[in-house]
Amino acid sequence: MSDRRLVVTMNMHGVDHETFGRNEETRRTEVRETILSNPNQAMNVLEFIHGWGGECRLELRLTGTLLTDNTIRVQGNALLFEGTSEGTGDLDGQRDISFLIPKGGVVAQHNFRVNNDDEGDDFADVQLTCTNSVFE
Ligand SMILES: [Ca+2]
Ligand SMILES: [Ca+2]
Ligand SMILES: [Ca+2]
Repeated sequence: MSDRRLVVTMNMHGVDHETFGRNEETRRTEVRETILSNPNQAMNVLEFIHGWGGECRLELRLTGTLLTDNTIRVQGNALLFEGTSEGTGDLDGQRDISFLIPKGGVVAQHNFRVNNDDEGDDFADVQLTCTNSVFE
């Protein structure tokens, strides 16, 4: 086993749908690097909370677990809130996330959309681009 460097690049595009007037959109990019040393131990690798449009908020939390064959499993969830403010507790959509990143610096991409399943046409598209390379 060797220490592994996990680099997660997150790009998100959020749309706050408006019945009257233009939709309100946002785009954000975050890059996080985590060194994973202990197999089978989940580490926090990304926490991203972002509100936009006066009504919407995306919360994304990911952990990374180094497996004994040096691949990394990324797991977590994405929550889309929509209500009377960006701080609303009204959870309207969610997605569970789980994917593997092979060793060797290969780029692993995982894309998904979180829809407002309850009340509207709001959504957030998230693109995760990850690499898993030897840390030395
Ligand atoms: Ca709206
Ligand atoms: Ca709005
Ligand atoms: Ca709502």
